[in-house]
Amino acid sequence: MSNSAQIGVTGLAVMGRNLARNFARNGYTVALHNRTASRTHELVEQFGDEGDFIATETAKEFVAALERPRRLMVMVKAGEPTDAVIQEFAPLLEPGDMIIDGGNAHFADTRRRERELREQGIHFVGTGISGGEEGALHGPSIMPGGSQESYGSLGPMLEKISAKAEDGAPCVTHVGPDGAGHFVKMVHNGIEYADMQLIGEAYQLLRDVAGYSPARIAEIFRTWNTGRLDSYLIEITAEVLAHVDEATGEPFVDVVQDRAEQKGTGRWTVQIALDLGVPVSGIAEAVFARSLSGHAGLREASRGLAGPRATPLGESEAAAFADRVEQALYASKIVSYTQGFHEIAAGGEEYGWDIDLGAVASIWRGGCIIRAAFLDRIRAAYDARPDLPSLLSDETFAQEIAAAQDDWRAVLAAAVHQGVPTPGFAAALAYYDALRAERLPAALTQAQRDYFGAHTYRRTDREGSFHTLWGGDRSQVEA
Ligand code: NBP
Repeated sequence: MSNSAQIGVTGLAVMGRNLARNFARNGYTVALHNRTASRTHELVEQFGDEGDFIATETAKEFVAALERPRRLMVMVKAGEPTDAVIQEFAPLLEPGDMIIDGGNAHFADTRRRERELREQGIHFVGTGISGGEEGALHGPSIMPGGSQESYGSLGPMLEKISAKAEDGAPCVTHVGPDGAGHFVKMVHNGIEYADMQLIGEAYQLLRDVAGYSPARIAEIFRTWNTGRLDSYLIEITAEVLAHVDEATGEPFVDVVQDRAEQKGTGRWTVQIALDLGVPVSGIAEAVFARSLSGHAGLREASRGLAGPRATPLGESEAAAFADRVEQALYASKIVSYTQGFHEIAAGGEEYGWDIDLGAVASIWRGGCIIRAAFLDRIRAAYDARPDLPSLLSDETFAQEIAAAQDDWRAVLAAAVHQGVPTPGFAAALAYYDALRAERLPAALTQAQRDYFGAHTYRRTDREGSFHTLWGGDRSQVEA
């Protein structure tokens, strides 16, 4: 076996197969391996003419096919299969070689694997990859972690196969060491959940309050896609809403069961945010909304509960309402991204990664599910001020939210009056109002905590910690 492959891919299901083809189409010789060898041979039979592939059946053959330092990409199911593959290949590798995990690993697993492999001199590069199977083939957004040294060798190849933003920039950057890439991919997915939830709420309001058909709403989304909401998710929403089910002749969206599933990265985003103490309420509501939708029995038992049913507006009011929904959607989207970037900054601080938030926004501009014109502006905001405390502190975003907020509040008021659930819009506005509040009821919370648990409090007028003797004479003591 000649050691001429610049990269090897093991795990040739949809993602691995398409990434391998992407590397080959970009001129790299790609060694192929899969636990079940038939997948390897199928790939070569179907796509062998797209580039230079070396099909291998055993781990030894696979490793022997790679040039040094070896670049071995693992595209298997995340979790135990990834550990099994690492255990199979690591003993065959030499110091300086690298294992690139492109699966959806939890960043804590990536940190562990990186540490263990580093002891053997092997670079472990946990890499977030977004864009689904199409992205893998034509250019995904790529979020590699791992050592700077490994990026020196791997980066140019990833840059070649990645999506390119409109200005031609490759949608890949060295996010940071060890698990930084998988952490950023996790938050990307959390933001994706929030984006989808907000779009869903906008749709429901246009359907129930404006009284529009899915086809008409598709037109509205198409128009929105030519403005500041221009994004992949808005574009596909228009296509989905315009689609008519062949079997029934009904709008496709009406024949799909209203139960959303999830694979777990959105949930991780919220779990880790809780650990880090970062309020990602919009992402959390999106995860909970999917969970709630899946509780069929609970929903069935609750369907008859009292409350208003939406009454559609008249034609002229509906058009004005649709414009307001666009404002509410945009403002809520800014808040979701604000929360997501806060989590990335907090993760970076906790784990000692120096993450360039502008670069993260930049690599999400192409290839991935949340690609959007709006990310250019986020990048510009962080490039202008890398220490921006929050996206809402950026003057342009603050002005846009200021201009949107009357409509945002009016849309939420209409939703509440008409009984249309809008947890994403509501959480976003509550977050915004909480941030700008002069005083929060946290003062009362802390006083209660001092009452029942002697947890102490700080005063507004002097330094120090205090406790009030609630069960005694209610005098105050310094704690
Ligand atoms: P799957 O996640 O469905 O995994 C299937 C692959 O894992 C097959 O090659 C299978 O080999 C291999 N595998 C399993 Br399962 N257990 C194994 C083991 N113990 N040892 C060796 N190989 C094992 O594939 P996918 O959908 O292509 O996704 C690959 C990775 O990319 C996953 O981590 C996924 O989360 C991530 N990802 C997926 C997408 C997407 O849109 N699908 C997007 C972004 C990231 P076999 O053929 O022998 O069964």
